[in-house]
Amino acid sequence: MNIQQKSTINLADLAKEIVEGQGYVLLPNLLSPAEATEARNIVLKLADKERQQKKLIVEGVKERLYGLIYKGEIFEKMVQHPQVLSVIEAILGEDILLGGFSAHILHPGAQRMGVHVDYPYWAMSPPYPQFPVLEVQVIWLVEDFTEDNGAPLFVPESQKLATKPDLAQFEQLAQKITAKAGTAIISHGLCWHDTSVNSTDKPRISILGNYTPQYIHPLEDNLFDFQPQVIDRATPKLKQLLRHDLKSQNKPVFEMKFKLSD
Ligand SMILES: O=C(O)CCC(=O)C(=O)O
Repeated sequence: MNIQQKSTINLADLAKEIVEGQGYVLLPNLLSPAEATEARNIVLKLADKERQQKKLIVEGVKERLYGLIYKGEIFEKMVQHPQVLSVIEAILGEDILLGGFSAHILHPGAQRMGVHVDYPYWAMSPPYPQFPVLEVQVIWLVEDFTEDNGAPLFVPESQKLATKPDLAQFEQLAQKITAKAGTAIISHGLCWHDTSVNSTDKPRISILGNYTPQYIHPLEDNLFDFQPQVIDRATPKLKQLLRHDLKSQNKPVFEMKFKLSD
């Protein structure tokens, strides 16, 4: 469902589309063109620096840049974007955690990443539990994703199968998701997906958010490249996402909000 296709859209519809419908939704125009360009430029600049420092995770012509929330205010804004979080919270509940927030660079010539479901599902043995939902992924487009620059491929409704992807079925059923810079693709972690080939002469960059319930161990180290000033100015929501507000040196257990029964 492209949000532009409907005039009246509500959170429940979006959450339903992700859980019971095609498995993903597109929210366009969440970043202005200037903000998308700013995020893209910061990633490219940092990647150059971290490549030299051998800090970048490099796999051929694909690269991943971690610790993004500490590397630009635009990323602090994106990781807690209210519209995105509202959709995620409608699925996972309010006690969510950040499992990761990183950039994925597909340089010219990058081949497909490989068909997968997202963490924590890929760390589990299939068949996967359909409920509760254990992860929602956000793919931020910081440039237009086109037919030929590595746009993601998704198999609609595959989250309902709750299985490891079947590669033959994937090739038959996958659809390429093209959209404009500033769009966020919000998807169910069980929805089969891949990246496509970047056959252009420019890098294609996505910013990837992984959101989980509190009982899932984060995929990434949220303290990687930690900058104290980011935590000093962090909103309560960002602190919650980083589990910062739950940490204490003088309390024996994390303060999780939960109800004993309904
Ligand atoms: O960069 C993308 O378009 C998607 C990458 C992805 O699905 C992943 O890293 O799990």
